[in-house]
Amino acid sequence: MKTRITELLGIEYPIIQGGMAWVAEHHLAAAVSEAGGFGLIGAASAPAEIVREEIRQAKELTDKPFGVNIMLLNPNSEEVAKVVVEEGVKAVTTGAGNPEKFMPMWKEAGIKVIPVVASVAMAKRMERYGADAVVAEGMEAGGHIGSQTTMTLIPQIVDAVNIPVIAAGGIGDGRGFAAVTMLGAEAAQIGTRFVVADESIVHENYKNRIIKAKDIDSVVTGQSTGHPIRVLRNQMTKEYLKLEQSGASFEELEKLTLGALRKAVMDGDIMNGSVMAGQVAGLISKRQSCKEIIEEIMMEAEKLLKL
Ligand code: TUI
Repeated sequence: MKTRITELLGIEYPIIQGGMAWVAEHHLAAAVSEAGGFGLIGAASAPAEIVREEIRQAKELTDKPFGVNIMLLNPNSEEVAKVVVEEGVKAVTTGAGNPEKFMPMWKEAGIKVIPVVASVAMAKRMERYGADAVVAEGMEAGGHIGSQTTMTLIPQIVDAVNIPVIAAGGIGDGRGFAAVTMLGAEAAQIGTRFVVADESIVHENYKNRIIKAKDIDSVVTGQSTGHPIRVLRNQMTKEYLKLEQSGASFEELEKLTLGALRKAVMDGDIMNGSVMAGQVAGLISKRQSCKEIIEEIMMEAEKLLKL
């Protein structure tokens, strides 16, 4: 399946792996790229030199192109923005903010720039600033989210811009892939399904929690603070949502989530940690390699799209 995205990134399949904090490290990114998709290293809140090391280790594992996701809430993002230029990665995606100030530097270095957006206005603005594509992310996604659903956001952004659109949020199998293709997307970004991949270094407890998740296990914390985060329900979210409802302060709420993602991903504390995952967690029921995941999604989707 050829689209403007497979051409832009030099990949076989139009599947991009989400640049998930703590999860998207070099093993996962390299495995997705080796399988013909586009792997991403999630810089999240890591110091720039750690990101450089991650990039170098991914290069040891694959000759195929991969990228880096830069989370713009990270106070180090300026240094990380320079490291991707020095290390010559193929593409950068950005999340949780506006990457305008870095875009001239990346474009000059020949890096493809693909901001993650959650609104039509932001997509248009990114096109005007020279973005090569956008990831349009609906609120079905895990982690930090906007307010629009994938079903309604994708066609509105497809109509509003001329650059190719990558759909994200709620895509976990070939049906989801085919659906966003129908909405006009030229690739899908998939996160949660890759969290449970064999090559993912995430703690076993975290993987099992996703596999066991039911539809209604997905909740959003932080609506009141202006930083909504989609996670799987546990002891932490129970306390958080109770506090949030009682009008607790930002500082009080933050105490519950500080370092909580690391606690869940690395230590496997899925009761008190932050188990970020998309709504699609309820659909994910098996463990496979990245290659099996990508090939299965593409086979299912191609069958549906030929109907
Ligand atoms: O970035 C994400 N998802 C994330 S980042 C993250 S790291 C984190 N860890 C702990 C606590 C908080 C965050 C976890 N999940 N997705 C991409 C995304 N970007 N979703 C929404 C947006 C977005 C929002 C506003 C993009 C641009 C934007 O623009 C606002 C502006 O500046 O105009």
